[in-house]
Amino acid sequence: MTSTKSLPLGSEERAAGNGLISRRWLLRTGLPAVGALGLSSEMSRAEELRVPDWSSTPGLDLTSYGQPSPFENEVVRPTLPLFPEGIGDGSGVSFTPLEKLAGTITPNGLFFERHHSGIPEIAPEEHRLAIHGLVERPLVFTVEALLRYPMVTRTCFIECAGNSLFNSMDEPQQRTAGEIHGLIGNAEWTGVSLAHLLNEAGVSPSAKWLVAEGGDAAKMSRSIPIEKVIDGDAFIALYQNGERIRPEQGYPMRLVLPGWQGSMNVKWLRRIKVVSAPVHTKDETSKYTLLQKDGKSRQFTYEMGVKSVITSPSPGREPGAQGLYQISGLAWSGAGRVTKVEVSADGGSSWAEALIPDQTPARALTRFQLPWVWQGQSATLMSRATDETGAVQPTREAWYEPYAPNQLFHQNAIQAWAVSSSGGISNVYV
Ligand SMILES: Nc1nc2c(c(=O)[nH]1)N[C@H]1C(S)=C(S)[C@@H](COP(=O)(O)O)O[C@H]1N2
Ligand SMILES: [Mo]
Repeated sequence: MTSTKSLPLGSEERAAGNGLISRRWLLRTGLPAVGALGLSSEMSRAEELRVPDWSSTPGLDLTSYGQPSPFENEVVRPTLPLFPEGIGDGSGVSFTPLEKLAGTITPNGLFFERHHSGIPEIAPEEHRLAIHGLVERPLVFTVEALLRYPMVTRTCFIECAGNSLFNSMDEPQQRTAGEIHGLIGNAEWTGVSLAHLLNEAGVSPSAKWLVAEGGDAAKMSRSIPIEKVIDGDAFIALYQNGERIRPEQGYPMRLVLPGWQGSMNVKWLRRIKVVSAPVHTKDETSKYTLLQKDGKSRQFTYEMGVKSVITSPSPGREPGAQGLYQISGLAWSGAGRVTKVEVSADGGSSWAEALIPDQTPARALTRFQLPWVWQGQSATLMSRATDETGAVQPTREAWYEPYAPNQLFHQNAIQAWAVSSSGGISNVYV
C-alpha cells in the first residue's frame, strides 16, 4: 500500500482538491524511479524469471479470423432487448462496454447496436441503392459499382439520441459507464462521398432536403437538410475500421452524418430521395422529438451535444489498493472538436484540466486522462467537456431545465461517480 508521503510529488503538482494531480506531471519525460509509485515491485536478487509451459512448447495453429484472448471473454456488449424473448422482432439495444476499453476506437465486435427491427440478412449482390426524386438522372448503384468510386476515410462517432437516458430518470440507476453511456461507438469509416453521387444525379434547384431510407423491415427513414450533404461531410460507409461494415452496423452500406444523432445514420441504406421539404416520417414525429415544458416538441434536433464520461474509475473499475490512479475517460461533441476537459474529485467544488491530445479530432471520441491519489477518502468524480464552439457540458439540472418530465433524448449532462471510503462506486446525481 502506498501513501502520498511516499509519492514524490510537490504541492505545485496538486491541481485541484481531493487528490487531483496536474496533467503537467504526465508530460514529464521520466516518471519517478520504479517502486516509488508503489505500482511495481522491486525484483529480488534471488528471484528468477519463471519459464512457464507456454514458453517452452509450440503454441496454437494459425487462425483465419482472429478472436480476442479467451481470458477477455467477459468484454462483451450488454444487451437490452425491447420486447420479451419470443416476440423476436430484433428490436433493442446493446451497449459498447466503455469501461472495458482504452484509446478511442470501438472494436467492430463491440460497437453498440440499435435495431428497430433486427438485422436484415442482405446478399450484397442483390442490394441496390437508388438516388431519385428532384434529380436530372435517377440513379441506381450496386455495391460493386460503389466500390469503384473514390473513397473518403474519416473517424467519427455515432451516438444514439437515447444515449444516457437512464440519467434522465428520477433515481440514479446503478449501471456501468457502458450500460449508461455506451450507445456510442467511434470508428474509422471508409466510403463514398454522398455529395459526389448527388452531383452525378444532378440535383434540381428546388431540392432542399433528402430522405434516407433503410432496407430493414423497420425502414428507418429520416429527412436531412441538403446542406449537410452538399457543403458537409456526409458519406456512404462501406468499411468500418478497415474491414467491410458489420451486419449490425448496416452491411453492405450505411449513411454516416458525422456528429448527428444516431438514427440519421441510416443502416442498410437502400434509397435517397431528393425532395423540397422534410417529409415528417414516423421516425421524426412519433420518435426523436424532444417534449419541452411548454408542451411543444422540438423536432429535427440533429447535432449531439458536448459530453464526457469518466470510464475509469467507474462502477466495475473500482480502485483497489490506495495510491496512484489515472482518471481516464472519453469526451466528444457533435459540433466539432473538444477543446477542454476538466475533472473534479470533490463533486464540482474544484476542477483541474485533464490531459487531452494537442489536436483533438472533430466529431470523434477524444481520450482524457488525469492522475489522482486515492487514500481511502470518499470522493465524487466528475468530468466536464468544452467544445470549439464554446459549448460547455451542462449539469443535470441545467440540462433538464427546458424539458418536460421524462424527456429522455440528447442527455449530455455531467456524470458523477461517488467513490466510498471502501472504494465502492455508485452513480449519483449532484
Ligand atoms: N435502417 C435502420 N437504420 C438505423 C436504425 C434502424 O433500426 N434501422 N437504427 C438507428 C439508430 S436509432 C441508431 S442509434 C443507429 C445505431 O447504429 P449502430 O447499430 O450501428 O450502432 O442506427 C440508426 N440507423
Ligand atoms: Mo438511436
